[in-house]
Parts: sequence; C-alpha cells; structure tokens
Amino acid sequence: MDLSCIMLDTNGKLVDTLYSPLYKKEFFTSAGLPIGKDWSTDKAMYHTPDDTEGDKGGDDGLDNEIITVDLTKVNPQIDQIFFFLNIYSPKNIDFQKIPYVAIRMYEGTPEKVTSVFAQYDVAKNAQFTETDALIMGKLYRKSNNWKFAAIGDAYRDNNDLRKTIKRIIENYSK
Ligand SMILES: [Ca+2]
Ligand SMILES: [Ca+2]
Repeated sequence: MDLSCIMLDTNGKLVDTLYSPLYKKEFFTSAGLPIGKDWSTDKAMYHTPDDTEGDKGGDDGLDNEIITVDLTKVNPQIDQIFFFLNIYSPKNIDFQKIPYVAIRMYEGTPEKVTSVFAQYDVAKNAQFTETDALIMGKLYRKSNNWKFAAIGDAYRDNNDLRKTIKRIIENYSK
C-alpha cells in the first residue's frame, strides 16, 4: 500500500508531488511526473519512509505510512492538496486481497489525535471491492483558510498510481 499526494495550483496545474522514492525514476519521468521524494519542495509536508511489508502479524494498531502537513509552510502557489492510496504489486491485486487496510486523515500527531476528518476501512468495506485506488480527500484554500473535503472515491487503476494522478488532475481539480 502506498499513500501519496499531489499539490495543485488554482488552475489545477501540478505544483508538487509526494510519493515514494522507491519507485523507479523512469516510472514517473516517462509520464512527465517528478520522481518520488520524502519531503515536499516547500518542506511543509513529510512522508515517512515507504512501508513495503505491512503488519506481518496482523494489525498492530500503528500507522504504517504517515504524511504530515504543516499548513503554515505550504507554498502560496498551492491551492489544493489531494491525498490518495494505491496498491503497488506486480500481481495487479485489489483492496479485498489485502487482509487489513485502513486510512484516516486527522489533526494532531500520531500519539495525540485531536480530530479525525475522514476514515476509511478499505479492506472491510464492500464498496471498495475490485478497486485498488482510493482518492481520500483534499485540503484546499478558501478565504485565506484551509478546509478539508472528504472524497472517498475508489477506482480500478491497475496498481498504477500514475493513472490515479492523471484522474485527479483531469476530474477533481476544478
Ligand atoms: Ca508502501
Ligand atoms: Ca500497522
């Protein structure tokens, strides 16, 4: 499972990206996308190292991948930040093939969650059957404040997050 995000300007143009540096460079460059990294260019967002194994002995109650956002540091050019979840596997599997997948968006720290904005139990929920990409939600600017909008749309993107990125830019950015 890979958690990623893309940052767009007011016109829906890509400003920055945050996804795993473990993907081959050519995977992204061939699609005209930047290579993976752990920090956003403006240093407002950090992605913990890509967890490639999951919880071996069942759900351990801890988050495997976390993206943190410091909204005060976000590049003023960035107007929308989309968060999404993909599967990376040569077997082209869907969410139902994974024993436990959940994702949440919250304010606070992993140790002290102040409020949960959105939460999805992906593996347990029938609405995600035969899907492998989840557009979770977005942060966006409105009247000098940041707002969160839950999206929760799932798709079959054949374990290819480039398709999810293209989908967001084309269908969700306006
Ligand atoms: Ca991962
Ligand atoms: Ca875990």
